[in-house]
This record gives sequence, structure tokens and C-alpha cells, in this order.
Amino acid sequence: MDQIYVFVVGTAGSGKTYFTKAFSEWLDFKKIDNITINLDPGAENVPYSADIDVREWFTLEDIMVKYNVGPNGAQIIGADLIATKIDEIKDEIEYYNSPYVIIDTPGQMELFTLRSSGELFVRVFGEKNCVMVYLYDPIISKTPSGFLSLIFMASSAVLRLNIPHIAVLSKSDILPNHELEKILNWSINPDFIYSELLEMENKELSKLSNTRIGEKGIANDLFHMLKDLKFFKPLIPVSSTTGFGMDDVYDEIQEIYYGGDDLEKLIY
Ligand SMILES: Nc1nc2c(ncn2[C@@H]2O[C@H](COP(=O)(O)OP(=O)(O)OP(=O)(O)O)[C@@H](O)[C@H]2O)c(=O)[nH]1
Ligand SMILES: [Mg+2]
Repeated sequence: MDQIYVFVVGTAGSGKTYFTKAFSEWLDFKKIDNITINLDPGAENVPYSADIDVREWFTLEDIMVKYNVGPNGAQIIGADLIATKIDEIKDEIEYYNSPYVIIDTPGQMELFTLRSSGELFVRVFGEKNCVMVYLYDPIISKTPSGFLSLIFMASSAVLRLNIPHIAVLSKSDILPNHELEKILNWSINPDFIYSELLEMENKELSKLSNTRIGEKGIANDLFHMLKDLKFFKPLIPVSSTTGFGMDDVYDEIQEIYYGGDDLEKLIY
């Protein structure tokens, strides 16, 4: 059976775990068989019952004791240890034989995307079966430089994993309507963000207390680079609290796999 592996990726606290829960529940509601995998050994309260859980093998606490390291060192060791469990994980997935496999990745995204485990998982599952749902944190997305930085980080994950990605604005329920519209407009029409940057320039940005000197120039350069490389993508707003937007994410995944588009075109 064809399986689709959905990697849920995003900065710490961006809503990966709750998205995993909400998307799995939405699929259940639609009677689409799915399983969830928790790859975060440091997860404390996992609000869904993970079908496969890396904490069955080790937790952050175990690693701290065994390797005599602090929490940061343990996170790094944990990320690398995940890779050693790939065969067991693959066996368990085969046992379930579900068409949808949703993978909740560790808190700090770079531990998974930049170190070898992310790449290894994608290789073992098969690139053509994998998709990344990249969560944009709504609070970081509110400012032009924050939003551009998240696109930049999403692009780094795409570069490393080399799989199609879906850009999702998480926790959209916490944004007032005008903020939500603003961020969605930036993602649909990048020139809006440029206008905002110019406006900030006119307000003599460096004098604003909450803005670092030099930010304007860097943000401008980053904007042009991301636009030229076509890294802007329309964001899909979701809420894991209300279930809003889960259908749109599902449709986009279906489009990627069964829409007949050229995969290469979809990745970037
Ligand atoms: N209002 C609202 N809160 C949310 C939503 N999704 C997540 N949250 C809250 O945001 C916080 C972080 O969510 P998580 O899903 O744990 O985020 P994460 O990316 O898994 O976090 P780490 O794994 O610790 O990096 C939690 O307190 C959630 O209750 C949402 O859609 N709406
Ligand atoms: Mg989490």
C-alpha cells in the first residue's frame, strides 16, 4: 500500500505536537486510517496517544543520566539516537500498514532537519512518499523580519530534506483578524511585505526602540533573495484548537501526491 509520511516541522513551540493531534483526529473523523509517531524524547505531555513513541526506547532524562550531560547535550544525543531506531520504527509502521503516517518531530527543529536523522528518515521512507508540513509560528510571523526569518528557516529544512513542503500558519485562532489577513497577504503577494519594509524605512527604523540597527538592510536583502528563489508560498491558516484548516492541509497533500504535478516544481 502507498503510504504518505507527513513530517511536522517548525521552531520550538510552533504547535507541532498539537497539530499532530488535530490532524490525526481530523483524519479519524474522515475515516482515513492514520498513525502518529512521536520522535521527541524530551516531550513531557503528549496530548495524543502516539502509536509509535521514541520514549519507549529512551527519554531525555535517560540520556542525561547515561551520558552525564545537561538537557542541551541530551537533546543533541537524543536526535542522533533516533536514527539508530529507524529499523524498529519502520517495522512498527509496516505492522500498522496505515496510509497516513504523521510524524511529530523534536522541539528544536534544527536537531531533526540539520542533523543526520531527518535525512536518514526521508531516505528510508523514500523521498517520493514524504511531505513536510512546516508550521509558521503566528507570533514570530507578525513582523516582516520575523516572517522572512521563518521562510528562511523553512527553506533550510527544504534544502536539507529535499521533499515537498506545505507552509502552514499555526494557531491562527490567536491572531486578530487584521493580523491574520496581513500575514496571509504577505505570503500570497510578497510585494506587500516589501511595501511594509519601505514604510518602516520611512519611519527611520533605526530610531525605533524595538528594532536593531541594520535590521532594515538585512531584511531588504533577505526579501529579495527569498523572492528571487521563489521561496514564498501561500500560507494555509490552521487552528489545532478548533480544527480549522485541517481539510486544506489534507487537500494540499492530496494535490501533491495525486495532482500529477512535477515533484521538482513542488519542492521549491
Ligand atoms: N490557541 C492555540 N494554541 C495552540 C495551538 N496549537 C498549539 N497551541 C499551544 O501552543 C503551545 C505549544 O504547542 P505544541 O504543539 O506543544 O508545540 P511544539 O512545536 O510541539 O512544541 P515543542 O515540541 O516543545 O517545540 C501549547 O501550549 C499549545 O497548547 C492552536 O492551534 N491554538
Ligand atoms: Mg512538541
